[in-house]
Amino acid sequence: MGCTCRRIALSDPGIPSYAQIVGAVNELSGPSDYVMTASGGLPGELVGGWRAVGGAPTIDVEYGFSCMGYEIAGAWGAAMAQRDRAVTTLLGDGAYLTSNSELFSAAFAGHPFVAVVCDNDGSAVIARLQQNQGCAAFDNFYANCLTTRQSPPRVDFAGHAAALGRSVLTAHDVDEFGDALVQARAAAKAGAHTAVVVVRTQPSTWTETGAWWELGVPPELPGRADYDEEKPRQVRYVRR
Ligand SMILES: Cc1ncc(C[n+]2csc(CCOP(=O)(O)OP(=O)(O)O)c2C)c(N)n1
Ligand SMILES: [Mg+2]
Repeated sequence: MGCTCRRIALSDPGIPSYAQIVGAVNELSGPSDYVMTASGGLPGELVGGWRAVGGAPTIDVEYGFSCMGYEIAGAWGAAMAQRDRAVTTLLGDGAYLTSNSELFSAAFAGHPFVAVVCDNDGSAVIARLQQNQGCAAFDNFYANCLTTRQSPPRVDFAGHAAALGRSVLTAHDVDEFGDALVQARAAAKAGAHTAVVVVRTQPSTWTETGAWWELGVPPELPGRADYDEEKPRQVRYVRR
């Protein structure tokens, strides 16, 4: 596919970053495509990385609550409401584990969509928040769960989605991902069924968007100094 992914410093050439996934979806989407997400690191990456130029569609981000698990159910709703558009939903491994059963239910309804599951071994965005506040990293990636350090659990997301009766494609780099997305969209269109693309993604490569997210920080943590500096710059909406 030859994805250029201009906005992103290429990291490990093997495993794609979220930004590279967003760049690939962006390049492969046209006006009739509808791309959405809700939780984890993907909302920031999609908002920061998407370029709605050249007839590309706008995106839909459930940013009100950034609710894990919205992604698949929401995609079904979007596919139901917009039968003439191809829906692609992007979600993390944690969001997939939160809610995935509509992959099965949607099979009966005949509202196809494509779910892109980005597996980065855990709650990467929470690990980033944890460490940015000056905490030691623990309990966000499967590999550093305090209770299971010796044998971190791994989920076979492709096997799980296949067990729910879905067409599944796996990708190991950004070019394979582009090919898989094209095939998944074709499979969804032809079969009126949902297709799933599973791709391993980088756990700690992020696009710096410059946005500040207010998160209470206890005074004992080193991150408190940044909080005190940024907080006064926050723009407030004042109801008149
Ligand atoms: C229902 C719900 N519970 C908890 C959270 C808080 N939360 C935000 S992101 C996240 C982890 C998401 O993990 P994953 O889907 O793998 O995305 P990643 O952080 O790896 O990008 C959590 C626990 C949330 N947004 N929604
Ligand atoms: Mg994750």
